[in-house]
Amino acid sequence: MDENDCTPYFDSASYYISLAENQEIGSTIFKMTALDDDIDLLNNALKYSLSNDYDGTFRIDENSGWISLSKHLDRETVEHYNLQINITDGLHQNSSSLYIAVYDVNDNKPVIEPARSIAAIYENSFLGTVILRIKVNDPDLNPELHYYISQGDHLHHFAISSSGDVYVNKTLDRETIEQYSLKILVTDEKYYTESELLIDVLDVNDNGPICVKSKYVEMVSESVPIGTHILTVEAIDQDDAENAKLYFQIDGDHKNHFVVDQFTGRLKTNAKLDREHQAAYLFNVIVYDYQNREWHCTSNVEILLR
Ligand SMILES: [Ca+2]
Ligand SMILES: [Ca+2]
Ligand SMILES: [Ca+2]
Ligand SMILES: [Ca+2]
Repeated sequence: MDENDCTPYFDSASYYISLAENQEIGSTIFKMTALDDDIDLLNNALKYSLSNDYDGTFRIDENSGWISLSKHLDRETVEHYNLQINITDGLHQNSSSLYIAVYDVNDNKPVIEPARSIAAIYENSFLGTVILRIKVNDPDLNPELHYYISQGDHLHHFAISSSGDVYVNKTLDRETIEQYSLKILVTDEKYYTESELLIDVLDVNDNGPICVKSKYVEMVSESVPIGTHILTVEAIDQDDAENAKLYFQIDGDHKNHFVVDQFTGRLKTNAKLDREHQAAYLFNVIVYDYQNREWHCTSNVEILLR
């Protein structure tokens, strides 16, 4: 009669498998096979067990040695396991280990952080100037991210690089478009996500004044007191705030008789007028860009006394 004098053994001290993190629950993943040299069936009725089942993630069928999965894997949480599998014939014990590597599946949606951002850029920025980098969080392994501007820029003033840098793609002009509301779309080839990017175009002084009228003609009574408002020279500068500031100046001989407010263009008498002495005055008012005096326009002013 056979005695139970042999210790069961696995054919290897350790095993290695890899599993996708989306492996189905309940599926069998590996079969352990132990041998026992005792001939008698009773003596080699082997029982398999796990030393550590990782909180019930794995289980083993004690008779067949099949290991199965009983909880979801997540590579982003645990990348590998090392199971110790025990075998016993009721008297003798042995063990082996199973190393399980969990490989990545694209199971996380990319997230743009923050979901809404605001940036500003001067209208004279060079093409290629980077405004900001879109930051994406996708915990999967080496996610294949693709970036797009999906809305808000049909003229393609901006573009986005393969690394998420939003940059100037065409010359900007604050006087045409002063704010863009872009939608940024990021895909990982399976999921996509969107965010909003507000870009304010900041002004630079790149417009000179344009005179509203080339000529003003005004009838004035010779008896008006000094300081009487006659007319206002008007000009338009398309820039913003300080960059739109104007500077008015009378050009020519009649500064003694008339004065223009240097900032408002209001033209007033500066002396007593006398029609018998001089019946008409003709002079220019030059309107300058306050910051860049090379830019200017001229209005002709004719004042007739009555
Ligand atoms: Ca992903
Ligand atoms: Ca993953
Ligand atoms: Ca200007
Ligand atoms: Ca401007």
